[in-house]
Amino acid sequence: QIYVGVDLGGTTIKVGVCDSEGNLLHKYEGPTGVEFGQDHVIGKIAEYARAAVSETSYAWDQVVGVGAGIAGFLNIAEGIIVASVNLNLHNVPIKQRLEEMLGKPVKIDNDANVAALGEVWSGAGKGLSDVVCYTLGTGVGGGIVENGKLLHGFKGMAGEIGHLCVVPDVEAIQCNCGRVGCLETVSSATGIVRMATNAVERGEFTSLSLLDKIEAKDVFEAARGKDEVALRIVNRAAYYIGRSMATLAVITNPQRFIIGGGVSRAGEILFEPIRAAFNKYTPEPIKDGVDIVAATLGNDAGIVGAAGLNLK
Ligand code: BMX
Ligand code: ZN
Repeated sequence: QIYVGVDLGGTTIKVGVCDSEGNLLHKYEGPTGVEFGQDHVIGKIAEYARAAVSETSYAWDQVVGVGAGIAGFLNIAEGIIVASVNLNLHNVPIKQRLEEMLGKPVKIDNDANVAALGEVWSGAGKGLSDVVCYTLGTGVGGGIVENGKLLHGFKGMAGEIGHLCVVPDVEAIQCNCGRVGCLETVSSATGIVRMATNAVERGEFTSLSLLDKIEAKDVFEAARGKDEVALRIVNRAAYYIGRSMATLAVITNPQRFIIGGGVSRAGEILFEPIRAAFNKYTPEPIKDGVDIVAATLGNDAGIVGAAGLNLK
């Protein structure tokens, strides 16, 4: 028996075929083609899922189910993409469409939720039952695992950590979700690059230059080189992450925070100020025994976790 996991990204659809222990047996990927519309995207998911399995020694009959991780606000019970800005998909009954095309049970969940599931199944949270995962990428995604299960809430939109409102109004800027002050406006790669670009444009003295298109990793590198402006930006991004963790610790009392996504590769320069803010704002008994670690599945967390959606 095998499990198929799909990571539906803005540019690429990745497919993973897993066994029941969460071992990734095979990977397959192809372009999403967002510009060709929703029918095209759904058709490609089905096509790549079948192609992935056909490249293994298993038959399609042995597939237990197909899971898909999707960035955006989803109605999980009904299997509907309510709003996914970067995929340009709104009110799409994707579960039903895929089940018709694939003849298998299909489950969808938020991209960061499935990444959390992947890390708990076979990554940095293996064997733990209470974990909060952050994915720091284009946005800030979140997944909360309580008692071994993802927290979903009313429609399945629980754990959208990137939209915790943390920045005071006077400093807040607009978020993609339409509100202001969300965590992802400061702590995502996009937020970090925006802060750096603004600092350079304001003429602040820094080793960063607009000539080389600034990326988040450039800001971290400059910070490691003791660039004051870059350090201030990294510390600000980290401060809000750590402080949001304190809030989540009070609500969910997790054993571990796992940080994944491209930005997490920055390492200690980011993790140290995150831990400092977390320690400062979390009550002693709640933070006792809690650690903050990097994800270990990397880019595969999404496909592995999505495959796990159909585990019993
Ligand atoms: C945004 C939101 C989340 C997502 C997170 C991480 C959209 C399209 N996405 O907060 O649902 O989990 O970004 O996404 O509304 P990533 O693209 O950075 O991985
Ligand atoms: Zn927001």
